[in-house]
Amino acid sequence: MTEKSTVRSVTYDLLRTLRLTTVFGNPGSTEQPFLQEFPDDFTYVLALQEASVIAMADTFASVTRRPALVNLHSSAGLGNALGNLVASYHANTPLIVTSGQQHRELVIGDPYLGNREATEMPKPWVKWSYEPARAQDVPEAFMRAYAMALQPPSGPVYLSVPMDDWKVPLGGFDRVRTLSDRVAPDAVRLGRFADRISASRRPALVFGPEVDRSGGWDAAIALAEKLRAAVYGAPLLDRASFPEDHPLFRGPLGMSVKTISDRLTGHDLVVVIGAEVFRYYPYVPGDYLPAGTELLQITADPEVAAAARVGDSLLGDSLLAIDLLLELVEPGSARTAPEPMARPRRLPQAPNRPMTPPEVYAVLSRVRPPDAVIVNESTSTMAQQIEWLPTVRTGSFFATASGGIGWAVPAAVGVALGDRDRGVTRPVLGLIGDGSFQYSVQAIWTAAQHGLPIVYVVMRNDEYSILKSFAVLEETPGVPGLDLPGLGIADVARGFGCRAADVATAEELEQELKTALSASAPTVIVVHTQPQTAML
Ligand SMILES: Cc1ncc(C[n+]2csc(CCOP(=O)(O)OP(=O)(O)O)c2C)c(N)n1
Ligand SMILES: [Mg+2]
Repeated sequence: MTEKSTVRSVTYDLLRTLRLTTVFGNPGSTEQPFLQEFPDDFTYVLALQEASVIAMADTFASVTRRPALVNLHSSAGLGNALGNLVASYHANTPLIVTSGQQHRELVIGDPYLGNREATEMPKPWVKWSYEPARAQDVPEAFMRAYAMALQPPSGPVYLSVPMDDWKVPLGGFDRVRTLSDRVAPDAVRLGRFADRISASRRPALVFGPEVDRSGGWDAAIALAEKLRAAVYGAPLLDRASFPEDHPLFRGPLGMSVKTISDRLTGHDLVVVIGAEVFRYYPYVPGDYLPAGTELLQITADPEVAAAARVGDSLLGDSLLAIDLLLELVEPGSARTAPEPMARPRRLPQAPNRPMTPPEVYAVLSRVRPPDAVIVNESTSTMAQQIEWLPTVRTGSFFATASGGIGWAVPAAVGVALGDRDRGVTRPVLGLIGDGSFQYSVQAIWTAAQHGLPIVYVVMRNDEYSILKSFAVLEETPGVPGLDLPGLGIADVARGFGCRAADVATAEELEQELKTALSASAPTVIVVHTQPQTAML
């Protein structure tokens, strides 16, 4: 017996064609007409709060390199999701976020669960926002949403679908289209950039998140080596795009106008590929560039190009641009190779109790399998992570692109689900601060339900440590709300169905990490650590 053809069945056929068969969601009554008779070849990934839904879908899309589909509950669900949607927007993650709207018959009277001004609500953190004018437009709205999400600059889009639309009879949708996800740079302008790069005495390369996202990891290495150029990591990056143990890698650029400018002193040319110029925070005044330094930027995002504070920009996909530059630039064999990044890796003579973050990272660096993915939200120890745990492979470092915490715990789940979807097995390590762990903590339930052996290492310093460093920088003593006593993190983790352990020494940590890495369920290892003064 064939099902009656409706907006719902036609839309599911389209979603199948577009390979959008995993739905990340948290349902409500306005979504049930969409979810009814959920097809066997689709997977519903339930997260228990919408901030978790978004971050899981985000990294799932990144890892599978396909748009991902999200279904949330009307305005309340969308509201909970918004914080992490900001991260997806800045990370250029192609997400199709949908939610149910009240019945068309009732909408005019501002009904219960109605989503007032539904298409305005997620702005400006979506590229496109739409509610179909007619039920029969729903499939085409999904087609357009897919196109908008995928095309550069890729990013999240939003669709609000009235709940009565799904049952409306509809014959079919036969206008499935394909679209491009890359735009090549203008060849003439790229040629001029190449000439300026070839003429540089001491070029610096800054590779940003777009490079890894475009599949440009190997091309970036080839370009750096051909030019014999110093490579810096873009500020506050959400993905690493260059091996952080490479001899040409000089470390992160810094984050403020002043630190970045100081760091670039001595380079006559800075070439920023796939990043903002720059993702600044905090504000420490200085020159945007040192005297005598010029800057070139290549990005796929016109907004990012327009917002750059200095330099000349060129629009284009990072991988395509780097591949073309590789053919055009002169080899830099006459240049003196830059000094590699200093890695003092100093440990105390006698072990500390509580442990210091470097002692924690020393253990992690011994135990980490080379193919492990790091999802980092240990806000005060980012510098220690690069020193001790450099990212050495493509697609293996993720962090929030917006600065909003409560992203990494669910993002680790999305990485593991994405790897499973594409048939890859890699250990996933979530390095999380005790404060950051709380925002989307229920994501670990999804990890447990799906049997994802994620290893969370939670550094419990009983405070929002980085905010104490900010209080010094901002000269704002006496700020309330920075201490976090009395959190029973391991108990909470067990309550969500995870393995959990509290550890106090390097030996215990090493032992627990090894056990967790061979487990078939998620583990939360809580390490009591000393606060770390952050370099801002
Ligand atoms: C959603 C959200 N709320 C608040 C903040 C402000 N914030 C930035 S870092 C931070 C503290 C993080 O503390 P923790 O995870 O314990 O890391 P630590 O600094 O102690 O290493 C807070 C509250 C934020 N970035 N995002
Ligand atoms: Mg903390």
